[in-house]
Amino acid sequence: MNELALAMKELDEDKIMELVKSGLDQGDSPLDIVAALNQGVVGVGELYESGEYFVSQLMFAAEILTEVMEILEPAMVRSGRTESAGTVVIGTVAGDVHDIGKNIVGTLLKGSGFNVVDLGVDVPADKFVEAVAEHQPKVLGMSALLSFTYPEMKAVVEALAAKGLRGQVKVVIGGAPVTDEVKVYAGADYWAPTAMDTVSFANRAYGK
Ligand code: B12
Repeated sequence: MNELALAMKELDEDKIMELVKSGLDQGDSPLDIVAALNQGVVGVGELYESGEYFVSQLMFAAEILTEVMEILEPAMVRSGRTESAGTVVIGTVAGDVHDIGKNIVGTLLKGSGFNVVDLGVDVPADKFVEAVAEHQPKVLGMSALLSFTYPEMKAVVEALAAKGLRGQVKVVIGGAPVTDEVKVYAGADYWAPTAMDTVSFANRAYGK
């Protein structure tokens, strides 16, 4: 694990900011910086699973990532990376207000050059459908942390089909308790267990 990934895992905010700034000054690519941060975030998740970190630390990790993005975004523009890698619409389904994982996914997608339309939390099916019709993304990502909201994901997929939009968008779902079986149940195309899987999936959907 490199120094930046380790600082992220240890939630050492000052060190992270210092390393990101000095990395950019030395010409490091924003994408390499995002990859290191992601490695650190995986470490944060492991420490949470093992009981060493608590919810507050998860939330802090998401806040740090948002702060880093404020530095990375202008750097991406400066480095000529103005062309978007594609558009991804994301949101947490109706009935569910968990957003830490979704925000991490959104930040890493942005860090990888995607235009992210984040609909927020507790998003009803018609809002997802409206956003797909308006923004024409090739990827729609839904987050669900509560098992009883799985029918909501299925409802969104069905509503997309009813509006004739299903064929133009790949649906990816995520959230801690989601599995491949949920993907099949909801009629989604992919289940992304981690944020970086989501980025790889979006890259594939956009032919990269
Ligand atoms: C933090 C938390 C909360 C916080 C949420 C704060 C916030 N702003 O998000 C608070 C305290 C508000 C909360 C409330 C509740 N919670 Co809660 N919560 C959690 C907890 C502890 C951590 C979730 C988390 O953020 N993990 C860290 C992130 C980084 O991981 P992640 O979400 O899995 O995300 C990763 C991947 O899944 C993936 N991913 C995530 N989203 C997306 C989206 C897309 C598009 C893709 C592709 C990938 C992807 O990438 C992420 C990064 O790698 C979990 C326990 C657990 N082990 O998950 C319970 C948990 C999810 N909660 C649970 C419950 C029951 C509730 C409540 C109903 C409790 C209550 N009785 O009031 C309420 C529900 C409120 C509501 N209506 O939504 C249950 C759900 C059980 C179930 N299977 O249905 C869990 C599993 C706890 C448990 N074991 O019982 N909760």
